[in-house]
Amino acid sequence: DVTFKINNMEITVPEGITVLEAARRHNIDIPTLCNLKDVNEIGACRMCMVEVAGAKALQAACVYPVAPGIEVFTNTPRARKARRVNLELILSNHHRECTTCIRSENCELQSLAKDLGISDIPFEGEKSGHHIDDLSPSIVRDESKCVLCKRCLAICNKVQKIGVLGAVGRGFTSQVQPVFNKSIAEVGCINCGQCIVNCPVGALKEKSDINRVWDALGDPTKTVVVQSAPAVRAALGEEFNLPMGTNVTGKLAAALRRLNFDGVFDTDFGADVTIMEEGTELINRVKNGGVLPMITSCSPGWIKMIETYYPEMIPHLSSCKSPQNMTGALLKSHYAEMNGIDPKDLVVVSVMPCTAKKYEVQRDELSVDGNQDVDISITTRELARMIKEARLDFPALPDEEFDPYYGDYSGAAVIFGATGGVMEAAVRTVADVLNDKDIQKIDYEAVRGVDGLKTAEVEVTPDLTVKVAVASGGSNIRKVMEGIKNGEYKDYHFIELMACPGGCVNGGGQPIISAKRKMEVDIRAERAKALYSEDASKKYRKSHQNPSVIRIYEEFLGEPGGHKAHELLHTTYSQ
Ligand code: HC0
Repeated sequence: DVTFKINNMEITVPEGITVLEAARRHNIDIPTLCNLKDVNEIGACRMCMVEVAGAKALQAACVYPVAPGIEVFTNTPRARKARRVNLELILSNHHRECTTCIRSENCELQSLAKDLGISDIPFEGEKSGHHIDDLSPSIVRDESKCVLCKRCLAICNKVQKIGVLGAVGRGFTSQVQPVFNKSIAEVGCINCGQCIVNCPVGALKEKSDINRVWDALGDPTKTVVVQSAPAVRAALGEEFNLPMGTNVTGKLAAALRRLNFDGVFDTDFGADVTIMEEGTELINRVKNGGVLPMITSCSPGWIKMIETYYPEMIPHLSSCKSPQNMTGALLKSHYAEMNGIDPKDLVVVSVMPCTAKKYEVQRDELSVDGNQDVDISITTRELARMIKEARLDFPALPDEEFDPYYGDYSGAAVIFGATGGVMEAAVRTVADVLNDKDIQKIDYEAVRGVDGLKTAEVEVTPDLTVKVAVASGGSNIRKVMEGIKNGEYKDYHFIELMACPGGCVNGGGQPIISAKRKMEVDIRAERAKALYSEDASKKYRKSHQNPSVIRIYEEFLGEPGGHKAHELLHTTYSQ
């Protein structure tokens, strides 16, 4: 431990941390814009300037390590003045359209300007960034709002290990840009949106599809149905000031109904169907010498990653479409038929915690007879905006159910939204099927939790111990890919990979939490709790026990893995 003085108060903190972190641990806040704990600690924004006794120049607290006996002052006239000037300089080069900015009231720059009492900007003049890149189906970059904090770059390079952003130019011409100043759509971006949820301002946002949804809802010739992903219910409440980790399933269904969707369904239904298909595929591969380990195929960021960076590994992918697309394909076929709707007049909207789902829905592979499985995908944040625009008092809404059949789901489906959830759901079903009984011990703790890479061995029958791995976040995915190549996973059966760290609960379409708050709470764990508690509360906790899943196989699909299922629910990706 290290003991030193901060604002004349003696504190003891662990060795190796920065002054910024030490201060926060003792409830002394030092402002910062660029700091992202463990990811971006580069002293770029100069907002965290403090005085250190004996040092002539002010020091950046986010990169200044604690040392025994030092004396730090965080609130001196000199430190305050430096912060103000630095903030005024940042603001002078910032496109300050605060009233119409998507990040209004959730902008770290705006709240700093308010906290530091900035009332006018003395340095008005030419601004450096003008370009808006909106060619990607998922992500829009607006250089005029970039504050050069490099948080996006650090997340993309270090955490996701995709590395499509770089810093170019110097001084006034400095920019953060995709390589070769191309559009983000033209480089190897996987559309995960982790840059967006880590941007302090409005320089990065999702491509909005809200107006397309409003237009569809207003079109009397269309039947418009909606499906909502597992992880949305774990975070949507945050947009309405409900405590993090509040499960809002009932209010979510109520809100969607009041937005006038003709059917209010749940992607979780498709998640249960996915388990039927993926479980069958796994059992077949194990029994018949298919390619192992089999890898999940539901995270579209991961799919883009394997196609772009590991095309030779594609045979490992499950042929299953994602639950989003399974749900869509079944709505466009079975549901349309059941309700006498021409599939061309049926609009399927999905609400996802994900920006890559916007890319997924437009893929050619994910359609049946030229009709896309899902027409429009919006993020959790976009749904929150629609709810606000419709003036619904979300916290006051009653708890309602999703519509029957396509809104029925098991506990296994709910946990899809957290890393390890798909694996646990699959093991629950595979174990029951292979043992031909209703196994009671179904909480597979070994695959739970926010660790980026987990492995486990599960004895599913006396003759078969399944070896599984679960990874989330690009850097962990890369470790697994390299491991498969060098034989580390050769006796593994099944691997779950999700592009976002922690899985969908921490997806790029989820509510944006400030870097400061993320230092205090692990948002992945808090949101995951909301899913595991819903799972525990469900009557059916295994996908194959969902009565509506049993019914759709009986009345429409036939056998899991059968002809019709293959036609609608499976796909192939080209190398
Ligand atoms: Fe996910 Fe999904 S669990 S990818 O994270 O499998 O986005 O929530 O909807 O499709 O179900 C996201 C979340 C989904 C899909 C499901 C899977």
